Amino acid sequence: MLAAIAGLTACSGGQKVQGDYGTVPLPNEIKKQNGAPFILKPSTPVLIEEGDADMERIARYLAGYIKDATGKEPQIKSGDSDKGIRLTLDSDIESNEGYRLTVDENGIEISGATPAGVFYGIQTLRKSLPAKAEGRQIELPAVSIDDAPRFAYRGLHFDVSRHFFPIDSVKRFIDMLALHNMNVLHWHLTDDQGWRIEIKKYPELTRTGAWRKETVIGRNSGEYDGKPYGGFYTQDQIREVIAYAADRFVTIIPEIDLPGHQQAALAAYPELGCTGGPYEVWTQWGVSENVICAGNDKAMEFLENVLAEIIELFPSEYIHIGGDECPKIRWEACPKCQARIKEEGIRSDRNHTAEQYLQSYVVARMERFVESKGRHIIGWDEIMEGKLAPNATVMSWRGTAGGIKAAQMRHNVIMTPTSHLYFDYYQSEDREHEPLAFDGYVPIEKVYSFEPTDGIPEEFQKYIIGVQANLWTEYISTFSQVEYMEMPRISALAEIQWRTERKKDYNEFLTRLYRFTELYDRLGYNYAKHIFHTAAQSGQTVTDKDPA
Ligand code: TNX
Repeated sequence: MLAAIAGLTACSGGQKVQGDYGTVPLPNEIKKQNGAPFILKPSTPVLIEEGDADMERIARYLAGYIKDATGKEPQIKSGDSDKGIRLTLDSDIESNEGYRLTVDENGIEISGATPAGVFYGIQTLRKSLPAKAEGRQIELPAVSIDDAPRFAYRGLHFDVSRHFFPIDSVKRFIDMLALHNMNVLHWHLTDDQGWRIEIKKYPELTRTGAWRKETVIGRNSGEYDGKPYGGFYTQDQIREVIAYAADRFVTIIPEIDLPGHQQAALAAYPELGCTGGPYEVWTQWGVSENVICAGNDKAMEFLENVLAEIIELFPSEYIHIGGDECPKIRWEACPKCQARIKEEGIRSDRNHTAEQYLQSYVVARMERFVESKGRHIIGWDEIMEGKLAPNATVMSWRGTAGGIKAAQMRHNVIMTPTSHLYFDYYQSEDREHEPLAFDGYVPIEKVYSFEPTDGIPEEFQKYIIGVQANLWTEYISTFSQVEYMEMPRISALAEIQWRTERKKDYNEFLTRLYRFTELYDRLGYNYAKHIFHTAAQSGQTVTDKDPA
């Protein structure tokens, strides 16, 4: 930090400002080199091989980032002779998202095994530049950085059902992912309070299911705001967002939450529920008892037809089918569900009720369908209640126990426990000065302390394919508040996802984070400022930012 500030101010009278490789996430291997630094000037070009369209596209990001920092957009050129920032592919680099970044007085080279690797190298360079270097030359110390992510799945989840966010906001969300080296947007598109994606075969899903007549005020206060609310994405918009994400090496994993959290769909097609309705798109928060009827073949077909359109739209290897919080009360009283239990020879045992096994039946049936299309399912850890579908990836949210167990059963796991990674929870204990949030407390220091493979015997650790934080939006109605809840906690998440060996020195991380927030400032993000507050209390003088 001190070095960074000194770098920014010492030369303020002159032309040069200093870069700093202490970014977020910190690259895994940074070797300082002897020798003179590289001086990045307005005339420094970005160099690519002639006719490499992929690289040219990525080079344009870098040119844009440099322009944002310095005010001057570098040229993109091909040719060997120039001094500049060279982008190349290098098949010797092992990790397909890994990169090497070398700097000496003659130039900068970023190479990756794939364009994705080069992209992450560019992100590191971008974050190493001073956030504000308008009209200045930038001095970049000689260095050799070798870097690759720890986890292949680096996700962030976004609930657009409880509150709806237009595609421009989703794109800004994706920019935020890229800035933190993340590569998965888990897009929670349907829930009791609103169906948000056009499905051609079932037009009522968005005609009816995307709109609620009003919304409860606060935490199910019993009072309502009286304002109709809703929105949805057309399939064309969905395609546009998928392409925008792919350009930034972000895969979108869509979630159709089933067989629970389906009241909005039931409002559109009441015949798919056990009682036949009528149902309304839910106007309050919580877990609705109105779920898809597991005994009705039409309802199973409905789910498959929806998934078929989803698979058609989204190229992702994984399709998230939810599976969480499905109350069984309707199934217990439903003749069709009871008949299905008989037909399938489902029996309760010491561990589970027949209705819990009926839920496994639905999940397994959907898994078969998704696998028949060459994709795999992800489900919340409730899919382990009963019988776990054979190839399912488990998303462990109710703590890590489900994930630990699933890994030992040799199932892939994504860790996203409420205890550390629920960003809809409060980030400060001073609730009076915080916007209303879900009743939980996850400060950034806690996020940073999370270790995804704790409690897992070594031979099973490889089944932990990734880590994710979740943003449920019951109490988040504006995108500015989305940013506030994500940032800067997302920075701590990025460290968990990317760093192979973390010393877990929280203060060292904070030092880098303080500097990183200068980029947040320049990009205009509404991030939470509690970290400055804490620093001020402990007597450190860090910046001139107002404590929140
Ligand atoms: C649990 S996490 C849910 C969501 C809520 C969230 C609030 C999960 C699979 N289900 O439906 O929005 O808690 O934190």
